[in-house]
Amino acid sequence: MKTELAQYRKEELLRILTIMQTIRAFEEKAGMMYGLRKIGGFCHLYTGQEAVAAGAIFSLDLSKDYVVTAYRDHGHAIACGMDPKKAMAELFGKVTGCSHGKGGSMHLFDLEHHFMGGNGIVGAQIPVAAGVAFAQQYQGTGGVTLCFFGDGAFHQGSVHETFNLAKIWNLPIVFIIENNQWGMGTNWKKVSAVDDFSATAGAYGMKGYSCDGLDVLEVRATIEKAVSEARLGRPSVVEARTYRYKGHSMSDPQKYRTREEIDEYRKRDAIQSFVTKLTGEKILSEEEWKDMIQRISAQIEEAVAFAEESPEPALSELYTDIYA
Ligand SMILES: Cc1ncc(C[n+]2csc(CCOP(=O)(O)OP(=O)(O)O)c2C)c(N)n1
Ligand SMILES: [Mg+2]
Repeated sequence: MKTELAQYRKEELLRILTIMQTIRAFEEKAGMMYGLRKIGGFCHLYTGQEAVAAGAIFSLDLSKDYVVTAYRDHGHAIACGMDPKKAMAELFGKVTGCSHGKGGSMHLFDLEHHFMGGNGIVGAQIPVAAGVAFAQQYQGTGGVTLCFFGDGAFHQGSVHETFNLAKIWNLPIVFIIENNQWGMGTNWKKVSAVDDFSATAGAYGMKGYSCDGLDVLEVRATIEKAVSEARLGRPSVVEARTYRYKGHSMSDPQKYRTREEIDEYRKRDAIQSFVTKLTGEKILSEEEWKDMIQRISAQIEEAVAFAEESPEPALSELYTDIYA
């Protein structure tokens, strides 16, 4: 084993690949199920961005660390260890879903795996994440919070208020901007005064890091560093440059970008590049990769069957778990 791969055990590398491929397979199936009208409401797919959630969350110790994200949340939930059955059932609006079928795609939640959601309001999860980090600090758990948000969300006031609080309170938090280059149909360059989000960290006395969000090991190394700093009470900001392959949500005709642009990014596909690296270094054989794809695809089929067979929530449950 050469290069950066040498720092990892084979099982770790295969685990990272498994997480990415599980997210990809889950999203592709979710897209199909949406087309068949098995899934209603909003549904934002994470296809193309898998390396960010997989690389970043792999750096955590989920016995004490927490993850908070926005509505494009299936990948983060799976990377935290949510059972795809519970995620798929939630998309189907079934009672066996992680939020008992009442949250849907944008509101996945899994306390057991320290995944604190899924939030449909752009930028709203960011102060929530600071609250989680504040609790970790107050209770002395030694844990860190990883807060994900997009290039569009970056321009919300809540981001900048939270950056300030994180620094003055020395919160154990890492802000990770998933710059997938589009906020719905708006290109990030059109609405951003800076061409590097991580540079803004300095304005709040924090460290900023950037990484290639299509390179899972680069994401992992960057977040690992940022997380170890956060454990010492030094919050930071990371920009991961990535790309989403599908429309903003399932109802997006994508008139704002070209097929060529998407194809260019598909040529640098994060999963394929990682597989090429692993096979090139003889860590993974073609046979093992095929087996992994098949195993994961069977697991996702099982998740769909589970969601199909599960009942809808009873009408009598309409007000249960509803904050009033
Ligand atoms: C406060 C608020 N304003 C507007 C919207 C509508 N909206 C939903 S997603 C989105 C774009 C966000 O883009 P980005 O943060 O880059 O995330 P991405 O969809 O790329 O993951 C907007 C404007 C919303 N949900 N909440
Ligand atoms: Mg975006």
